[in-house]
Amino acid sequence: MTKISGNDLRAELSRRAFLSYSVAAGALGLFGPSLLAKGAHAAEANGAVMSGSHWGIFTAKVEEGRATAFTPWEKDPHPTPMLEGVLDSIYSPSRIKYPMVRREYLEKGIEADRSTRGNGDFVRVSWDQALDLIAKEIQRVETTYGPQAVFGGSYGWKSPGRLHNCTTLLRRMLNLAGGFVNGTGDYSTAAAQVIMPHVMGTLEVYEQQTAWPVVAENTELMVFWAADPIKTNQIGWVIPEHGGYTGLAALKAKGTKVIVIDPVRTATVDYFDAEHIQPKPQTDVALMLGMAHTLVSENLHDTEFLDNNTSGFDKFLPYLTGDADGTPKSAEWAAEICGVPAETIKDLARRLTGSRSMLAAGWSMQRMHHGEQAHWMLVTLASMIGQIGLPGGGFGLSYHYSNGGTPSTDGPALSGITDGGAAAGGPEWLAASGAASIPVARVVEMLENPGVEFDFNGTRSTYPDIKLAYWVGGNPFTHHQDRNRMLKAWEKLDTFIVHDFQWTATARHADIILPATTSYERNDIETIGDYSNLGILAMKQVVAPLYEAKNDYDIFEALSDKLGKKAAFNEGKDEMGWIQSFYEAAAKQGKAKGVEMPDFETFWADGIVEFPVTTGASYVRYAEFREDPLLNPLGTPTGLIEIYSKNIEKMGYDDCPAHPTWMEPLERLDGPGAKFPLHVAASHPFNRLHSQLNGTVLREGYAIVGHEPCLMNPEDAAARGIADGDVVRVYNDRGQILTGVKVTDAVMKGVIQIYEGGWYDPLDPAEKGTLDKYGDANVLTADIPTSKLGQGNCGQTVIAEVEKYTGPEVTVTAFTAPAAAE
Ligand code: PGD
Ligand code: PGD
Ligand code: 6MO
Repeated sequence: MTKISGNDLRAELSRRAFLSYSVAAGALGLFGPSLLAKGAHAAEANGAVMSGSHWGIFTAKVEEGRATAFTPWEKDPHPTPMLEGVLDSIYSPSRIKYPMVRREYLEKGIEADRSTRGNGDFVRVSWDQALDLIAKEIQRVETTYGPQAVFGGSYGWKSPGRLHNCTTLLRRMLNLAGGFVNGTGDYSTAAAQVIMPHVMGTLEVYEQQTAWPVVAENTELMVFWAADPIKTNQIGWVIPEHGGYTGLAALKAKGTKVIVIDPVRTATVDYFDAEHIQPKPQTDVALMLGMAHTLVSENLHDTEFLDNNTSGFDKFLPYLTGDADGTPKSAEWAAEICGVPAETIKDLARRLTGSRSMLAAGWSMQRMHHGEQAHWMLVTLASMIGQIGLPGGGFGLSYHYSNGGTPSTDGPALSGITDGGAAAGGPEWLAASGAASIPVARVVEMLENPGVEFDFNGTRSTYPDIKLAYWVGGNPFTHHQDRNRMLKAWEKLDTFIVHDFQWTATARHADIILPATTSYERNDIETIGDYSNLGILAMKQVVAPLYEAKNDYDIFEALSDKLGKKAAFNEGKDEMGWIQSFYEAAAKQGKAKGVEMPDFETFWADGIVEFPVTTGASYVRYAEFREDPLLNPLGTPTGLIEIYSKNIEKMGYDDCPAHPTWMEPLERLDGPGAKFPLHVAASHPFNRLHSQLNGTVLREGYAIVGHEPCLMNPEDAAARGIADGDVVRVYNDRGQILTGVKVTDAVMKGVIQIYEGGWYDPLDPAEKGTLDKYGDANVLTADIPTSKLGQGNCGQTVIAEVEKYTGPEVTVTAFTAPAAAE
């Protein structure tokens, strides 16, 4: 039934990347003891325990049952300073200690006033009482309305670990309960992951890149386009090995020319002392078109590559030259839109063809209105340059994410707990109304429009009528756009259930909230390195569960029990039984590939197993396709790179034409009819993973007068009488937030930067549009789809105004538990 969700997709793709990536492990199954690093032993009152997280491998020092220090793995080439916050997340004041129920919900059930969600009036209940309430509510909704009334799409960056994978565990329980509505895709790359299969025949975004050693040796001009790998590679979907930093260091040591195209002077610009081009946000497609036009005007485009390896350039060309619509997409035309001088645009185009060049793009430029066009145009530009498939040439969409490009080992893939598959689904399920799955970022639109049809990538479905939403391992009250619209839509729900370990805004808006353990309070197993598959880590329990926290696995097992499905849920295994089964399946697969692994007991005692690298270090993406596109076709209808897509043409969407096209977004800096003068770059935070760790000691290092920072250009600040360290109100028609200003020329004029992930902290939770006291950028962003094709989120489509805050003093309360929860 359930289409694959964003989280599962990411895991599945990194798994597939290892499998499809052709490794001739064969004779090189040599795997000596030297590859086995020493780990630590299980949790104890005093000692050292090796474990891992989204931030890397570490050894925890435990004193009298309390973790007192996390020290990075000695082989980590670039440990993140965020580790201090990771440790603090166990003990931070925002920890959820007990099961809690919203007072009104406890008294009145689904008749409770929904507009008072978020007011902090909770009552502590026993575990049994909470689980009973939940089991009964699931049964009520499943029986009365069917699975199409239960939303289990629960998107988010749950912790690594193949067993305690809370989003999958939720779906496993809900499948046993009768089924649910899932979410398709993710917030990271929704537009790219839908358009790229039409263009390249594959998702690109979660796939291995030409390996860093090849790039370091061959690339002469590296362009980081809307990508800040020094920032974003700190974290991984699994446990990062931080190999991307080794690649970046090699590039730097070689003295390779680096250009960064970004409105903000980023850590990557500083690291390489890079040439920095600052386009106006949301205008990259115009910039790329201007470069493409230059290539054609100066006859620099690679007609041989375009003829042999692409399809539809002839249909795109009249648009580029203006023959089709009377507007040549010249460098001068582009300069008007993107603000980069025409000469710079032309010069960049010439330099890209004149040297071995790699366009390494990040993802923010597809997280905006018409975001599908950005990567499609990037691929078109790379095709015109003609270096795709050459060592160190072409384009890459994942050098900045989870350390893409780190050489893949020959190791086996590690499996994990599954959602148990199709308890419900198929035609009958669909006939009973509702979509099996919605594009994940359309959740608010779904709540607002039950029974209304929507488009997605050539299909048409109907929004289901949701009564119950269950969220684990995600924080929609920071990750979703247009908070005030969302708050209103949420009132549609009879019941909202959340597990988390900290009092996020999402937890505060729940009717029933259960305290989950952190990864450091349970045992698990995980892959090291999303793309490298460097090895497998025993994620050992560091400390005993705090307060009344329970593992999500145990919570869902108990709920399954109440639903009469315990045996189907646990399949007769306990925590270590599952972990061992995943390891042994990998060992079996490893053996078939010629990679010997120690037995489970040895592995668990050692804590880690690493795999050998053979051909992975010389991998060149698309080399075979370049060489012979007939023998090695892409998975597109033509087997070629599709610069024109007949499939997309057939869909006939007004917001996604059949070739890359510049289209005005809903709003942009200096755009037609722009109502506000500043663009808000709501990018990913340097010192957090979205909202994670905002509740920890790390905040003291970056908050300004207790608020989320807002970077502002000196000219913009002066024009508004704003000084460094001032508290300002940032507002537009969608909402208002307080932030603390840092005046800096790191942001271009007209752009302010407020990272996503700041915890939403409403001054008056009962009032829609109320002031957010801490600084959640998504109070300001637009909740519109990228297009009917991708239906992705537009977290980067936002303009606003800033003024010095002169209202009454406010107290930020987001980071402490509601009073009754202490
Ligand atoms: P996180 O803050 O990581 O954000 O959105 P996401 O919801 O993933 O939230 C994860 C939550 O899971 C945290 O509250 C954490 O405590 C909880 N958690 C972790 N481990 C466990 C566990 O084991 N059990 C339970 N029960 N809970 C757990 C991220 C999303 O935001 C993403 S991926 C992107 S790319 C988007 N980016 C932007 C953007 O660039 N700009 C804007 N404006 N908005 C965005 N939103 C999106
Ligand atoms: P962003 O920070 O949103 O990261 O990776 P992604 O590449 O999407 O954007 C990267 C750069 O794009 C920023 O420097 C920003 O200034 C720039 N930018 C913004 N708008 C524009 C534009 O219109 N044009 C151009 N040229 N540049 C623009 C996100 C990836 O990072 C994802 S999806 C996740 S879930 C992870 N999140 C985090 C995280 O929260 N924190 C850290 N430290 N690391 C992460 N890594 C992952
Ligand atoms: Mo993401």
